[in-house]
Amino acid sequence: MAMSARQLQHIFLPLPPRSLTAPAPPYKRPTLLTTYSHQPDRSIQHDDSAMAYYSPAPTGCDLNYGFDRRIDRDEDVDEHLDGLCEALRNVEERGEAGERRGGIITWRGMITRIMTAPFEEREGWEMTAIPLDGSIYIELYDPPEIRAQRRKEQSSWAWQSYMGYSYEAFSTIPASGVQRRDDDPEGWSGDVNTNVQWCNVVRTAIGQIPLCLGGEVDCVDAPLGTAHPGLDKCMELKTNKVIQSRHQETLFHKKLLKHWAQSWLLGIPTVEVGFRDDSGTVKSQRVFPTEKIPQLVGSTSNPVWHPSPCIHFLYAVLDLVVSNVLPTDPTPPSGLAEDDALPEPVVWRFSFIPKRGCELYRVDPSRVVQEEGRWGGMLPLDYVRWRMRRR
Ligand code: 0WD
Ligand code: CA
Repeated sequence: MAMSARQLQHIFLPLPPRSLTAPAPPYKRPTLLTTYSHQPDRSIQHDDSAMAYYSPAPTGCDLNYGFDRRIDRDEDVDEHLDGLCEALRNVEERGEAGERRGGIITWRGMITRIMTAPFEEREGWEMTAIPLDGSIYIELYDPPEIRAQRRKEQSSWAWQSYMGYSYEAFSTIPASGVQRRDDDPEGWSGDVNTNVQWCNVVRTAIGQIPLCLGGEVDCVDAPLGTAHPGLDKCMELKTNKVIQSRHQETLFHKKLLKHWAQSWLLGIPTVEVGFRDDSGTVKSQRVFPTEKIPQLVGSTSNPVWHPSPCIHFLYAVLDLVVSNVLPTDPTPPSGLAEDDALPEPVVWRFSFIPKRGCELYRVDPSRVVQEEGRWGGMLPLDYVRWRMRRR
């Protein structure tokens, strides 16, 4: 059937005014669904083997340490939402309750981007949304040219981002044990390998919209060797240059928006920032209770952000996505028989234009990205089949 021009229309959602103070839709306290761990070789285990315990970094530690021995995850491999999908499948196969239907399944980082958009002046983005089995899967849409550009920018930040990882190595003790070399400095828990990640999958909601989010958690503040102590004991670690001027303070407050949103979304109560000098030596550390961050920024003479427009915009975007995308779910209501062909995926996109707003549109079926083994260029075929199987 030919698609009418109307169906492919773009729907535009403007940003709310930054001065908005009206009460925002409530955000439900996240509860933990499951966790999983990426091993040093990037394979996944459905356990807490990649969890780490908080152990404060020694003041004066050198964040350049170990740079030449670091192992970086291969960024040419696009994992899409694979880890999250595998985790949700594992939850159901254990006979536990999974996500609630009618909402969004994605990485926490995607929601952070949508939420911080009202105060984002430069960086636009585009995301893909695909309905399946009563939920909408969302991921970043990263066409090759944009990906190449991002990689170029990232490489100029390589040292900076290494210092973040190295701060983690000084501030944690891995559950899998410390791998020390003879000349390692005090507090170092082993060389950086960014393949290793501990992911927590939570269930929450904004207003009536269910959310299922997967996010990386840096460490837990709990006695060494104990089991996962719950989201309440999770911590996010950050680094920042020491603040010596009003301008530097403003920059830090802008960064605090991302730190706050990121931790708040997953229900992580504590963010610790290590402040370093230009040469990479840690000078001081400070703990920020996540829920106090908006007040801290708001108490300055000219606050650079406040939460209300963020939460309103997040709700407005997700409401727009859910109300348009969910009705196009091609999953057969009675499920798919063993040898039925999969229905065609329905692919939507929404893009953010800084200082303007968000635009949602359905991708013309002839232009849907084709990727071997993936449905709609995103979801693994066996996962889709499992979701659609006749129950
Ligand atoms: O574009 C992609 N393909 C993305 C993949 C974008 C964002 C995340 N991911 C994947 C990661 O590989 C990981 O498995 O999602 C998972 C983590 O999701 P998240 O927690 O939602 O990510 P986010 O909140 O953006 O960042 C959390 C941490 C970062 O630490 P800081 O302190 O900078 O917030 O996850 C790490 C990073 O350490 N991280 C990544 N690691 C590898 N590849 C990536 C990435 N693309 N993005 C963030
Ligand atoms: Ca971190």
